[in-house]
Amino acid sequence: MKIFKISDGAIIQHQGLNYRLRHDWDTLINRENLHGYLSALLPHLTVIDDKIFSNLAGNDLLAPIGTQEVWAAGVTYLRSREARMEESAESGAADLYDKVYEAERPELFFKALPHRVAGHGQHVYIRRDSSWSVPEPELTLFINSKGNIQGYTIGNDMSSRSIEGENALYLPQAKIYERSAALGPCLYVSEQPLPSDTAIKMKIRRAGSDVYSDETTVARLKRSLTELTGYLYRECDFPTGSFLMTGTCLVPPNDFTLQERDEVAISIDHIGSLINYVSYKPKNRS
Ligand code: DO4
Ligand code: MG
Repeated sequence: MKIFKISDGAIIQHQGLNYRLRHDWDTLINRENLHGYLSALLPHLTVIDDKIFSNLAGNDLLAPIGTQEVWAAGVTYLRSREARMEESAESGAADLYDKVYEAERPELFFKALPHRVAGHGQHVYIRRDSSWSVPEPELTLFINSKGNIQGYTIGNDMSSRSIEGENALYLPQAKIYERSAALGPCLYVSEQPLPSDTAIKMKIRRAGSDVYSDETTVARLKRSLTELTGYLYRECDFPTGSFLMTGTCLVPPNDFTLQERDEVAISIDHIGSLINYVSYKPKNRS
């Protein structure tokens, strides 16, 4: 089933029906058995028709996040290791990426607080001081406060390859800025873990034409989802749970950089599609 966050609650979509509920988001999702809880709740909820759902989902959809921190894993796919090694060749840091891909401990980094996260249909930003910017399509986990995966969403880990490539210690600046993360369109909650043949696709459109399109599957992820989760929760508490982006599996060719007004569409089987529009942060916004 899918849970969509809207301004005054949530909509649960299950077996072709849409159910409306007014519930605080954090309390709703931070559960030990979210799938079981929602299944038991459904018979008590009001069903809304498709028209109302489309209207709410079209005008009122929010990123499926409450007060949680967003973290990210890096270099978890061969394609990411390769791209990072190329972009950092001149700085001499290529070895770091090779080593972390093979190492026991994964790369995990803090990505965003909720106010920096864009939802489906919203703008993501590229930095004015970056000459090389890319979206990173990432399967993203919702992990409850006890450290157990309860749901999945689609993440976009917007990144500056020129800033990270110049010096690996600039990673926080390459990765953390306004609207550098997007999550959505919903939280997918299932009884079983996502199958390994789950496809991840990304398409970038510019002025009505596709300028990039590629896909792969979650099977290429080097580490298990529980391994990544285990490291994140080793020495950190997350009272309302957390979101963890699991690393990019697709990187556009090296001569590609995002431009203002590009449309980035990321689709993951079972979850849906997350679409965002690229722009610069308005100059007068604090
Ligand atoms: O090592 C830098 C970041 C890697 C990353 O974000 C990814 O592999 O997705
Ligand atoms: Mg990433």
